Amino acid sequence: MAGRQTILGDALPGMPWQDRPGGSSDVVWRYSDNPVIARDLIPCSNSIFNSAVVPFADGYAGVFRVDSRCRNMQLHRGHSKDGIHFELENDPIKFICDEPEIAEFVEGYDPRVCYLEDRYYVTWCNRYHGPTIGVAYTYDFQQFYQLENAFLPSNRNGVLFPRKIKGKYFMLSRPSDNGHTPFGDIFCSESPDMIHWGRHRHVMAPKRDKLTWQCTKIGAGPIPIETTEGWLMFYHGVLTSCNGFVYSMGAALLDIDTPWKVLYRTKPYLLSPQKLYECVGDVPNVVFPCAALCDAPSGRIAIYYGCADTTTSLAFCQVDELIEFIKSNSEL
Ligand code: BMA
Repeated sequence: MAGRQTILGDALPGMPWQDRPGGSSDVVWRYSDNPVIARDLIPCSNSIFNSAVVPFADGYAGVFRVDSRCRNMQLHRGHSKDGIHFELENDPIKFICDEPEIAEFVEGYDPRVCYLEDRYYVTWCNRYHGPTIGVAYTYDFQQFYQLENAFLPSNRNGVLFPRKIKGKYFMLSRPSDNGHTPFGDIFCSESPDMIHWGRHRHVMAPKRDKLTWQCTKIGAGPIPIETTEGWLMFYHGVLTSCNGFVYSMGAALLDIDTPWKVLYRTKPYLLSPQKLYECVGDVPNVVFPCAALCDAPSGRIAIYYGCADTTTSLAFCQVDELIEFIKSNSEL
């Protein structure tokens, strides 16, 4: 197991896990009982997907994207004992915000949750004269305190790093347009205080030169995982097919001290929409990772991903195998 001690983090021995199915050689494999969160889990939900789960208390808590039956995009809190069976509140989160200009909550989607220092930060796609990155924090998943939006519109996929780097907070994001954005590179910004973001650095671009799974746009997924080989960043990549966008998942390793420097990046995808629940739904052909749990001693990683903008599923991988795969299938 020594070779597996690559994750620099805590133990999470009870986290969701299932061994790779016999006969499979996939580096990332799906949970056999996917999807784990059904679209109609709560009375108001049309769909529950692209959501974030973290270890909390003696189980797990999360912030979930719930598109309501009025088709509003809302954020709901939820809890689970085992990380697989969830209870979600039917009412959306009401953020506490003392800045009236920001306090009007219009919509929220694609949340990420990051445990950092002493609290859980939530970043999500907020609306303020266009899509931008909302930021809030909670200690208890009861009260959520909203801060300033991180960036000017239009921006999506704001993903915090789980610790300060050289004394600064860091966030990945993906500047976009006001609609279904046919472009998008990942950038990295830093902040001394979680309010003012600057020193914007380019991380990586789509592979635009030829038709690939990541040729149209890319966006960071779960909170990056610190490893001995760099920050492990899962991300989504989009191909424009003759039938619309196809969202797949890949991964990159970023330099620990200068996280905008990409060390390795998967040329093939790690997961693409192939199962019925990934190919059929409100938006077909979407796998969209937003959270990952990991157990440092065993090197296990469990990834939560949205399926076809409808449900939420789990996939698994082993960090040493994954890093080996990224390195030997890398194209920068
Ligand atoms: C993106 C985001 C995601 C969604 C994806 C596919 O622009 O809105 O929430 O999963 O499109 O529809």
